Amino acid sequence: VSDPEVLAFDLYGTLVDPIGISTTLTRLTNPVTALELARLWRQRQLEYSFRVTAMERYQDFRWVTARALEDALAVMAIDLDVAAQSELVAAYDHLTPFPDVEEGLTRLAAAGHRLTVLSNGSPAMIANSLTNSGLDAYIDLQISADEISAFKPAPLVYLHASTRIGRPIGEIRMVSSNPFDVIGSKSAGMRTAWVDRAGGVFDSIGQQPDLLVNGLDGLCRALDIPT
Ligand code: 2OP
Repeated sequence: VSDPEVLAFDLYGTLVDPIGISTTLTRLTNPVTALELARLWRQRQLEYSFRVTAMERYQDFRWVTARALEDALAVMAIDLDVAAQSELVAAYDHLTPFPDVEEGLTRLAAAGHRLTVLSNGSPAMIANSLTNSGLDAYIDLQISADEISAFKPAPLVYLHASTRIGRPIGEIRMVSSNPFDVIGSKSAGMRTAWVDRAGGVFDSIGQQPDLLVNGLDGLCRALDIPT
């Protein structure tokens, strides 16, 4: 068993599944279009978070999520009134955890690792998501990028996490499925684990992840936690 670590988990895409919202979107359209809309919404959400950070025009992640939905609907020519759009944004607080997450967090906590969340989500979004999914029981600290009004992968966000956790940045491992988050945290000085849930391609800029795993079960194996 390896020494206990401080693990900072990304939320969306790593612990809970934002693309799973497509089942809610089947209210509006057929399953294939709903999946396309879910993916476009997520892609726009990330793009908008990068843009407002680069522009130094911070708005919180719920605002970014709402604007991204508006944009994705317009691109796909789906007409939806404001009230229905708000309901969809509210559904972001009820995303489902990936199947390996609960057991993985249980085993990581039992092995003595400290489990935190570092997310671009606003504090309320993070708290709601963790409470509604029951994952809050495993997480001892919730850190939001909102606390410094900039989104990952800005280095200040990772430095802020180090301050909140009270440990040098090099002693914290960012665990994320999002390549931008893995290269960003590494660039700021963290250790990293890329949770490659989709069998995807890693970014071609930045350093390779320190650990490459396919889920939290894989992370447990990489950290030598016995089954
Ligand atoms: C996060 O949870 C947006 O997935 C990203 O910070």
